[in-house]
Amino acid sequence: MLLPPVASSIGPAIDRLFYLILAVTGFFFILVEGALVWFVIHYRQRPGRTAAYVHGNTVAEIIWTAIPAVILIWLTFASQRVWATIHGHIPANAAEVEILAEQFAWNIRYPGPDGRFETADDVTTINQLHLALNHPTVIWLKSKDVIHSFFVPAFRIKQDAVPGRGGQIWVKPTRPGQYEIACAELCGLGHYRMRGFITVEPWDQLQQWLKETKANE
Ligand SMILES: [Cu+2]
Repeated sequence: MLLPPVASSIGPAIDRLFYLILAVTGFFFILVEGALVWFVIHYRQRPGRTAAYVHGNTVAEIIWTAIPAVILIWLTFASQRVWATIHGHIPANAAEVEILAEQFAWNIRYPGPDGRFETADDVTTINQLHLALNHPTVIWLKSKDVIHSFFVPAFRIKQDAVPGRGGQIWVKPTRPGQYEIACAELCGLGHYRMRGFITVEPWDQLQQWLKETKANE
């Protein structure tokens, strides 16, 4: 409806949270602003009317403190379930890719046929990330220099890449197509052009692309 089409397995749960929070905050926004307008009109200055001093109302204060508290606790538990799915455990059969962020590019490295990084058969690209459709992939996220943020709107993923600290996320793309990576952390003058491209394609096509990329290295 309002968000870009979802292309990952975790996307629908995150969208549900977005819309739930939008509905709750939207409802209270209209309620509060409506009350404000009504008060402004109803209690406007009129000839002969004097101001009244109101000290407060304990019952009203308890109600408008308790209701937001209950809603916040409810949202915390609802979010926690989704958070646990995303960060809790990596699917066992996941493929692996390493992404090293730097000013101002995404260095992408596949482990190659031996399944190990930093060996001669690694496949490396810049700003071009290919992922297998309906297959989980773990992304090992690192930064060479400053804090960057790996943001893929279509996957509903945003993860900081902090120098000196490895980050780990996993994604299972559910829609073939082309998507964008944007750096979501102001990382320097070239931040705006720190843009990457994702291609989601069937497993066989991905293997073919890896072979071709390796041959052209
Ligand atoms: Cu950046």
